[in-house]
Amino acid sequence: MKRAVNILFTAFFFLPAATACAQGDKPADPAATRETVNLYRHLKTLGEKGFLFGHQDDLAYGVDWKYTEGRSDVKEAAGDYPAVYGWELGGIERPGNNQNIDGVPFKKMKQFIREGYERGGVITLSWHADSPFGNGKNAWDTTHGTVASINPGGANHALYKEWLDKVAAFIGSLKGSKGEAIPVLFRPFHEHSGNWFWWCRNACTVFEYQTLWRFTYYYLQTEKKLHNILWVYNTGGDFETKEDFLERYPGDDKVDLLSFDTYQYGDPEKEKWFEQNTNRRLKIVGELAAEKGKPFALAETGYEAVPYPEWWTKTLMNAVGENKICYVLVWRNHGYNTSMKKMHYYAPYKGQVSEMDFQQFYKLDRVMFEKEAYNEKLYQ
Ligand code: BMA
Repeated sequence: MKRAVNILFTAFFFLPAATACAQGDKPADPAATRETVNLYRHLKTLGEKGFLFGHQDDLAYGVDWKYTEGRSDVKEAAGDYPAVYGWELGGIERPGNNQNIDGVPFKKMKQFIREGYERGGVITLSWHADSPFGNGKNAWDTTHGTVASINPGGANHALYKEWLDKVAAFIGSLKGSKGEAIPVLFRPFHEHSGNWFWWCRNACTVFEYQTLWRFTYYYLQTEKKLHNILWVYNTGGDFETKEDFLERYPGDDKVDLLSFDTYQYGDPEKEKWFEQNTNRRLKIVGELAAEKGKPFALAETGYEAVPYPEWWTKTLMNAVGENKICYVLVWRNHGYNTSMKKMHYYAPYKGQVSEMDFQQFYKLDRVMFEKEAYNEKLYQ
């Protein structure tokens, strides 16, 4: 009996709604809060004007500092805070844990989220969740069957619901000064077309992935009654067609933004593959976004330690080209990484070799940092 119920349940959440179609100015969640609906509406049209610049963990630490009130490598290099703040939930699922996998305490993260939001910025959350199989297995464990084990009917389903309770408690606790829920762009199970996480293409079937997404949506939206989430679908930078990009798409009724992640390697002065491939893929996603009436973004990118002094105005701007993305986010400024034995950062800091170019990038009409985001009144 239990099995039959689970099968029915799975089928229900797997099937994309028959009515899935362009939903006008409304996000997927029909009960989304006013601020969430407003943000979505702005993100949809923002691309006509330009795109927001984002940085992961911006307010928490920089290349050579940690937790210093008001500091931001981006601000110190460009004179303004980023317009999008990325934060990482990985580790929230660990019992009794109070900091994420990169050492950021969740309590501080909440304060940073509120600060960024109050200044008119946009908040996005990623989640490098551990493997539910435990034994120290983390997000990068690609044991086949992991996703099946947390889906309805799976041995770890109850555990997964406990994890989602923690995620829900965190997202539900994010409040602005008037007590309103702070909208977040939630980007779970990202880069799923790759082969490095337990939710990736090599470790689960299309059905399992879509069921996981749809259950997660159902649980946070319906059971936990969270209505401040915009759902970000995200692949790696490895698709060549619309069909490829949509292979694991869980349905228009469960997704708000389309996005992918891609990073620069090699020497951008000699090889143009990064900007050409990124530009071509953004065009594919842009066409889909227009068909579906949804905004799209370059959710993660960067050139580690930015050794090319003109990466911002040349490489990144060429990569974006004419594509009407609503934001681009570069990854975190960790500084020297002892296990990797190299510098691990993606935004310039004061004195960094690409600082001057970053200032030119800041001045470009199409590029928006926080002051411009504030003027856009994204939540009104
Ligand atoms: C990766 C690296 C890791 C980090 C992870 C989650 O790209 O930056 O060091 O733990 O993202 O933030």
